[in-house]
Amino acid sequence: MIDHKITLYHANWSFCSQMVRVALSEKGLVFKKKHIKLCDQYPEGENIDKDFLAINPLATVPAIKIDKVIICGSEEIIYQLNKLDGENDINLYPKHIDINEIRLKASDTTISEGVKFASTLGTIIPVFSSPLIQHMVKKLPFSSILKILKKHPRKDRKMIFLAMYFGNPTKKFPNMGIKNYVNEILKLEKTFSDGREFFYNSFSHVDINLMCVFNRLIDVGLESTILSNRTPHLSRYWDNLKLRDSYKIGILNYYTEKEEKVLHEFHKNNDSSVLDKILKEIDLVEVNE
Ligand SMILES: N[C@@H](CCC(=O)N[C@@H](CS)C(=O)NCC(=O)O)C(=O)O
Repeated sequence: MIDHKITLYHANWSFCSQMVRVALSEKGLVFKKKHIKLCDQYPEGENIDKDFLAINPLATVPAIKIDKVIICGSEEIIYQLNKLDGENDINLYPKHIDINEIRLKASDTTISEGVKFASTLGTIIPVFSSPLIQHMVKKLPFSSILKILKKHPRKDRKMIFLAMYFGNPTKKFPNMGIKNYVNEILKLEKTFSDGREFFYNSFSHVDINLMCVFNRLIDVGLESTILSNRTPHLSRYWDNLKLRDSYKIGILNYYTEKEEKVLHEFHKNNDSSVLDKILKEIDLVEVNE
């Protein structure tokens, strides 16, 4: 077994960092980690500092250094990690499935670059989480907003964070994702109706991403959309995912007091209109089928 030196650049609550931490745990790989305080949650905004931009010029986590090679983006990182030998004998790309198909499905369930927001399950999640992100952005000191304005290398993200600070752009954002979301979860329900345990029967990269997708639904108060009697197979699948040790090790263990406090405050004022709309849309699709 070759001993690789792995350093993960991540953030506790970042959806794509969760994916990579789960993959590291599933593989049983030993790694060092550096927590990056993201500019939408922490006044420090370390992801837009010179030091981190030298690692990922796009200012996003996760990024990973394997020996001397830096890799950015959760899909590619997990693909490369799977090639390494860890303590656990697991292949996250089951042999009976075309690797390109798995990679495509993995891309569709994470925040892929260049993909229109709300067009895939992975890009629906940031749209649903946007009110939570706005809640955090509004708490930042003005000096942090100025730092974002000056230093964030991505115009799209800079503009959205500024709009969140000064206005309420996320009031309507989640609506953009409702139809596609319902479509996607009903497709998944069909897939799992044959009783399979995981997406390709054996645990894969796609299951890691779906674990993170479903976990984020809890954060934003939408978990019940996969727990209703309309999606019994999906609920069972989600139960299977929660039983993995990697769920606790890669996701739950990174909820600190800070995240819990934000969630508590967010849910005190959060309205449930998106949840109601999703549940109505599920009924509508069922009726029309
Ligand atoms: N395509 C990237 C997306 C990464 C991404 O958007 N990360 C978010 C956290 S989940 C981030 O770093 N946001 C900070 C920012 O945009 O300023 C991946 O798959 O890793």
